Amino acid sequence: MNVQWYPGHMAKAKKEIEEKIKFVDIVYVLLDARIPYSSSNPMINDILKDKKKLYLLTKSDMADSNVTSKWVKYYKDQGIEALTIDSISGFNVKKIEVLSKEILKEKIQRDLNRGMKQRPIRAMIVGIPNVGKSTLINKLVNKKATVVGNKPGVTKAQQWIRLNPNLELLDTPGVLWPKFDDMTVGAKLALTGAIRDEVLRKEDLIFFLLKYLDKNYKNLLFNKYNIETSYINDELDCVSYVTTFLKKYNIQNDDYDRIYTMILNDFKNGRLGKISLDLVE
Ligand SMILES: Nc1nc2c(ncn2[C@@H]2O[C@H](COP(=O)(O)OP(=O)(O)O)[C@@H](O)[C@H]2O)c(=O)[nH]1
Ligand SMILES: [Mg+2]
Repeated sequence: MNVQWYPGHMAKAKKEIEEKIKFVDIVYVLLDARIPYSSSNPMINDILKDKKKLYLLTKSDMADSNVTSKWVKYYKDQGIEALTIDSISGFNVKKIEVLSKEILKEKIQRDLNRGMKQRPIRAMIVGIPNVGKSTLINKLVNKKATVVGNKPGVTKAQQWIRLNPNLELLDTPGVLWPKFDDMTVGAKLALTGAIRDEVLRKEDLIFFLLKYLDKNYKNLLFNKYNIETSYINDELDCVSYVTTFLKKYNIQNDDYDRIYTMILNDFKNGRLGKISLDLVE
């Protein structure tokens, strides 16, 4: 999590992933279902080129399912297969293999026609920090999985995990860097845990969040704190919201910071409800 991405790091990460994807048939690109746009790496298409890929929208249990469905459709319209998953409960995790076969069916058929021996599909996971790479690998790797070890002639340092006779996974995921060129994307990355909070001022984070919730999830905000909002549009409206909060709940010493922290934690822990921060435009 403490990764600071400098141009040198980015070039190195890109090179490492480009090296590894040579050995796989398909790449699983992990995106946070709450922020599919903001959690996607700016150079991903450049890195994957025409490699077969499957987008996996992680943490779908925390996202607004209506919005997530629109994202899946949005990707499908562009010819990209996408699947929503929850790597903790295991929702849709088994479908990954089914979809992979579907995506690779031409190649599989071609190999069969050439009389080649069927070999397992080789896959690799990539995504920005904290998007859920390790959790998904752990979910995919059940007790029956065996570490295949180094494959002679394939590559020296790659470890493969045989998930089943038909699917092998590269054991180390590719870590991509998030893009972070404007405050809004930065706030979304911080609110979902992709970058450290301290990268932004707490006031800016809370203003972004309250304004966004007031606009898109007014009911959820009201249900949680029971505070009427007329319209949260600028910093002053936010301060007045928190002032009302302090009065209503009788909080001493005008402890604004405490309320900011509480609201941010409520959001991060899903206590405000299922919320998406990137909407399909
Ligand atoms: N609710 C929920 N949390 C998840 C899911 N996948 C991962 N997480 C959580 O997200 C955090 C980061 O996950 P991790 O797998 O370490 O991310 P990585 O940095 O990409 O390897 C952890 O706290 C996980 O428990 C998911 O599908 N749903
Ligand atoms: Mg990890």
